Amino acid sequence: MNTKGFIFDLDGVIVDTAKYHYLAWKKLANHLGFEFTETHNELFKGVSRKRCLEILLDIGSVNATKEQFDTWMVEKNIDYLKYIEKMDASEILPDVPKILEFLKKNKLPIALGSASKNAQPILEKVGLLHYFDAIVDGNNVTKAKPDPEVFLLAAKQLGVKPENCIVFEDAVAGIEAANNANMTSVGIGDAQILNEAKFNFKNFTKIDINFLTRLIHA
Ligand code: B16
Ligand code: MG
Repeated sequence: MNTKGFIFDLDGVIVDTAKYHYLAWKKLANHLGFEFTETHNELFKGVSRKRCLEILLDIGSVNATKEQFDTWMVEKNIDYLKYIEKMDASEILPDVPKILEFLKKNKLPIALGSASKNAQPILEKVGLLHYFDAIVDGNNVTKAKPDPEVFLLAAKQLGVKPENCIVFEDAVAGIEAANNANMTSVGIGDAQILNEAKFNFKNFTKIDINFLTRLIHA
């Protein structure tokens, strides 16, 4: 049996920060004179901040100079961080600590693989940082999901071969990235949307210890 490594996405898997991204993007869109809906926000899940702003400006048909673009990126993040500041353990998605605790007890390496540049402060705020042996996020990668870079780097930092890594993801691009990395992809959310995943669960309450044990011993 080879040692397995477990890689978690952040937004939509560990915490639901999409609602805060939404409020911050909506504020910017309204400031620029157009509406930004929750349906639009779906397009932003798992997508880098820069790419989100490009999509947002397309939605509003707004042309920006390089200087305006950079200013709006900063402004959006300042607003987003005001919400993050207030986060605590009550925002952790159901059964995530139970799964992390089980993996830790079994001495299995755990990494974060997220597009967010705010991943570390968020994990600190909700009190989960100590579970992670490696954090790979938007600050460490040059290529966005579905490129496998984020997960390959996480595997490297854990010292586990990619084919022995299991990735939990809520975004289509994230599942593709895990598959492209030759890892076992586990979709968290809508199985029809995440139909490229090897396994699907609505959320962590649906994952039992037997399933994890089978993965560990595969
Ligand atoms: P930041 P994930 C992603 O997190 C979010 O889903 C996405 O909406 C966001 O734009 C991206 O992080 C970048 O976040 O602005 O904090 O750098 O799902 O990859 O954990
Ligand atoms: Mg996500």
